[in-house]
Formats: sequence, C-alpha cells, structure tokens
Amino acid sequence: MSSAAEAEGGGGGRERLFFALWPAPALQEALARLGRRLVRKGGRRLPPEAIHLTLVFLGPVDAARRACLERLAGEVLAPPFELLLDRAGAFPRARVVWVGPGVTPQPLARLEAALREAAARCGLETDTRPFVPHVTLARRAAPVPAGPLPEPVRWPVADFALVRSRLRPGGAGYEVLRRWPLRA
Ligand code: 3AM
Repeated sequence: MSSAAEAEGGGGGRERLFFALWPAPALQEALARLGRRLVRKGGRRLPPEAIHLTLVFLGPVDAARRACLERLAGEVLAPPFELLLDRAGAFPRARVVWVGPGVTPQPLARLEAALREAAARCGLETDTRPFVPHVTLARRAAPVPAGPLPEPVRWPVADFALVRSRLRPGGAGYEVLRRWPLRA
C-alpha cells in the first residue's frame, strides 16, 4: 500500500470517515479565538476551518459501507437543539485541550447513539469508550485546568455531517462530504 493510500484511509479505496457536528464559519472563528485565549503558547491550535465536534469516528470505510452509512444517516430522528459550550477541559494523555457542554443535551445523546447503531448495522466497529462530547481546540498542548468558561459559547445545532479526514504532515485535513438536517 502506498503511503498516500494509507493517508486516505487504509488503502483498497477506503476513506477515513467520521460523523460530526460542523459549526458555521463564524462559530468556527469564535472557537478559534477562544482556543487562542485558552492555549497562549505551545501546542498546535486547530485552524478555524478544522474545528468540529466528533460524533462517531468510523475509521477506514469502503464504498459499499459508505453507501450504507449514508442511507441509515438519512433515517436518523433527533430534533435540532442548542449546545452550550460552557466548560474547558483537557485529555492530558492525548495532550488535547477542548471545550464542551457541562450537560449533554438529550438530542445530542440520541444522535450519537443512533449514528453508532448505524455504524454497527453497516458492519463497522466503533469506539467502545463512553461518548464525551468535546470540541478539540489544540493538540500537543499543556493541559488547561478543567472548569467553567467565563463566556460560554452557544451553538444552535440544526444538522450533522459525514466528514472525510486526510492525514497530512501539518495535521488532518477535513472535508465535509454530506450533511443531514436534524428532524424529530
Ligand atoms: O474530535 P477529536 O479531535 O477529539 O482524534 C480524532 C478526532 O478527534 C479522532 O476522530 C476525530 C476526527 O478525526 N480519532 C482518530 N482516530 C481515532 C480512532 N482510531 C479517533 N477516534 C477514535 N478512534
């Protein structure tokens, strides 16, 4: 397998995919500014266009499974909701600094569960760790103390996305492939 094929998602025509909430550009900019305040030096802050909330990481996916995922994603029922990003935190082992909701809204939990089930029905194994909704703002960063944000960020969530990740020397490059509106 060529290294290029590997970067695309494991070769054999597979793509490295995940489901995510993808903020509008103005919100991505606001979150990037927040990242600059939280991580003042060191670390690698994400550029605004890369900022997102991962719902389900799928790994390398072939064309047939992608078609299956897209079909089942279109059947997901979860209402639009507001996400209040009101806490900062860190995953010290992964050296990730993030912001996230102190309380997970029910529609978000429902959406994540439905997409995880869709992945399983399409024959994909996903992470078995509990879902910790977070928006990564910096990697390879010294941990910040976990705690409330002085100025919480409100995110009106109206859709979710299937995203392709391409590994590159400077960090992953993401491409939103398709979006589905939330509906109850
Ligand atoms: O949303 P964040 O930044 O926390 O770290 C990757 C990123 O997480 C994660 O999926 C998100 C989109 O790329 N990721 C990468 N490989 C993974 C894996 N094997 C993974 N998550 C779970 N298992």
